[in-house]
Amino acid sequence: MKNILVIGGTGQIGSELIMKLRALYPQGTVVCGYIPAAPPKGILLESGPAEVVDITDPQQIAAVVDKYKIDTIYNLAALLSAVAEAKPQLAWAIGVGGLYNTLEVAREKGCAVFTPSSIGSFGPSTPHVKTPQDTIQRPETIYGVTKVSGELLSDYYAKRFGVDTRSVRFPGLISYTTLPGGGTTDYAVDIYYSAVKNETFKCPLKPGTFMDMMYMPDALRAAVEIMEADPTKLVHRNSFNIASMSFDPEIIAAKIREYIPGFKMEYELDPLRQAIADSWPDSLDDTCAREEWGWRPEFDLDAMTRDMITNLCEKLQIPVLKLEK
Ligand code: AKB
Repeated sequence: MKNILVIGGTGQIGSELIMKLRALYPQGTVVCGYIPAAPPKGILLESGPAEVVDITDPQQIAAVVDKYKIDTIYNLAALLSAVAEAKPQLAWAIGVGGLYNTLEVAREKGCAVFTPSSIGSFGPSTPHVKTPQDTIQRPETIYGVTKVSGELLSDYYAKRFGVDTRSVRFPGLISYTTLPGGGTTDYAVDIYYSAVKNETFKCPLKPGTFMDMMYMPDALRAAVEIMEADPTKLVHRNSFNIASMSFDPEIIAAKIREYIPGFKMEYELDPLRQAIADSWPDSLDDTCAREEWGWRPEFDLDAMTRDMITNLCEKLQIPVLKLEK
């Protein structure tokens, strides 16, 4: 990877991935592709080039690929699961139409492509505990339908046209830099904001709702490592299960209380998010990622909680809490 285009560059993953890629590949160019409604700001804007790239417009993708001699595209444009249910046509246009545009540009111009899939690519008939790498994928959300379609289309382009497509199935991602917005797993980010602000958290999911989650530094490392992996070792491509922790609202709340004993949580259920979460796995089996490209998570719930609280206090200018138990 030398010259990289990140489409969806100002979103939750993109805004942090771009900074990581710019640090990792100082000799190359990492272009932040954004839509006018979400322009880059601050360090993201100042540290490298940014171009308008609407994934539904193949000419815009091709023009930026030509201009910067792009060899790798990170396609991070998507509507998250809950918001996608409100706008299924747009979710398909971005998730599948946009991926098709990206793959066609990649085929013509010889780029590698990373497109994340998700735990949302599974559905109610999937085994829910330690979900295997290769198993039933019959999601009942439009988000999941776009993710399974994306996995298949990406594998097709690899086999049929030799496009170097690779991917991981992200769990819920937790970070303090950019808010996710519109996902089913967002509560696991919002809960930390409420905790450090000393507000009562209104949890949209009921106790016992287990889902896989991951701290952003691990997710970013996975996105880089899969693209750097030795292709001869890859049996799978689109997409690898990756995992680091699985918890329900009670477990994360209890962990936060170890550091913020007065933290309060109440339940105010969101039926849409609850139904989506109930259809997703409780935990994934990531053996294939571990064996084929050496995937290893570094953050568990405790390490993530300490880091989230410390960094959110700093970001929100709240006196940094003492984190000794
Ligand atoms: C969502 O909740 O929609 C996403 C995901 C798990 O893909 N965070």
